[in-house]
Amino acid sequence: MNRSHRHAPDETDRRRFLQRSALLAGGALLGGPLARLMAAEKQVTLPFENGGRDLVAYPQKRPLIRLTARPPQLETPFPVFNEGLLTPNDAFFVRYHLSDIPTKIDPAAFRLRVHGRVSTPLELSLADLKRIGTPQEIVAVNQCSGNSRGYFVPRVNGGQLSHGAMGNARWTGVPLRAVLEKAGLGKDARQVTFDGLDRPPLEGTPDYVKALDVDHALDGEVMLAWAMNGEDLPMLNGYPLRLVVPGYYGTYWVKHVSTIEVLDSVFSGFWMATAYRTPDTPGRAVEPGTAPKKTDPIRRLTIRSFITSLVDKATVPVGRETVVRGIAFDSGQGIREVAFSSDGGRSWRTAELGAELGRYSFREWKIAFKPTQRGGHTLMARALNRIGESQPLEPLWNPAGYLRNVVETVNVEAV
Ligand SMILES: Nc1nc2c(c(=O)[nH]1)N[C@H]1C(S)=C(S)[C@@H](COP(=O)(O)O)O[C@H]1N2
Ligand SMILES: [Mo]
Repeated sequence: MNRSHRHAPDETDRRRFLQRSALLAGGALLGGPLARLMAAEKQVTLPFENGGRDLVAYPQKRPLIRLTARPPQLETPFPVFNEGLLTPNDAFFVRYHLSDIPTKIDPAAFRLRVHGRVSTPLELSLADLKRIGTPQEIVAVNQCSGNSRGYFVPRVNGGQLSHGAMGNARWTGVPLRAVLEKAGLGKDARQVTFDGLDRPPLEGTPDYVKALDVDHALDGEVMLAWAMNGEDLPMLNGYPLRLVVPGYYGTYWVKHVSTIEVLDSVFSGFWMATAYRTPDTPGRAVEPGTAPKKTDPIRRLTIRSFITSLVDKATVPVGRETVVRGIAFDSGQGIREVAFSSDGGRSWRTAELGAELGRYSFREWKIAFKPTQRGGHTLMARALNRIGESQPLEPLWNPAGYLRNVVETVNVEAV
């Protein structure tokens, strides 16, 4: 891997970066009554066993729910999704696999290398990239395949995430196709791999490399993006360049991408051949607690919807209208309808859809809810897309806790 454009030595940079976040985390390090107060404010409890988490502010980020410190894994507090359809950069979740992450990158020295089964290997600067094709913008959801894993029953190994390992942003970049066409694909090109600047801490740990089929890589939508929501990518979201794969799970959206290789075979690296795979069965599911016979790589997002304006245990007034809002998204087929239930799924009404920011975006929905009786009400939302896919009413299970898309419930109290 070509890391010559990284500032060296970078170990002190990384320490400083991570120390700063530890200091911002406050509490423990500061001591005194103020510190205790801050510490108390900076905790959340996710609604499953062992759900206690610290809220920690990393560089360029507001306080986010910390899952792990090394490498940083941060999830977005759920109320953020009720503030707008685009997830602000400072609230966008962070997922890394390897602890040796870049914390300082010189944009002038950065190069994207393209090699393998191509007629002209390339070394492109950011300026070259910005000139290579017409910059394009696309609003798309980046969601980790393990989003909501903490709700799997029986519980499964892996990061115990609530619903905050997703975000919707407007990405700016050039089509990957423009870069591959400039390099000139060999006739035998079969897959394209993507490697970023993060590295394994130990030799023997597989580097984070992902692959797409050539046809997919050339579809004109897969993008090399340098900006999100009109600003440079935050360092923790892949500065200065990341892959954007609309409609596909976040695992393909390689951050700090610096090496692209065109292969004449199917890539057999760990993160394709062993990790991020689901059962090769309908619904990608197996009987809870059992192992699949056969698996294949994770691909497209499953369809989901969420109520964002009300949280569990919220109160709503009896006999008066409350507007319930939420979001829905799928893999880019487009949301056709969102149905809403206030009686635990016995009856459903159709919600009103908001403007479409693009078929890969969160879609807003809303509906008036007027409880006529005091007491508990179980609210649900269920999305349907243009090819007839919908959300299951009973959860599907797979051993890695991927692709959760069961209809979620929010229990409110009418008073
Ligand atoms: N270089 C690099 N890119 C990566 C990863 C990683 O570990 N290293 N993780 C992937 C996974 S699994 C997810 S879900 C997304 C998360 O993107 P984000 O951290 O910008 O939210 O990044 C992807 N790109
Ligand atoms: Mo992920």
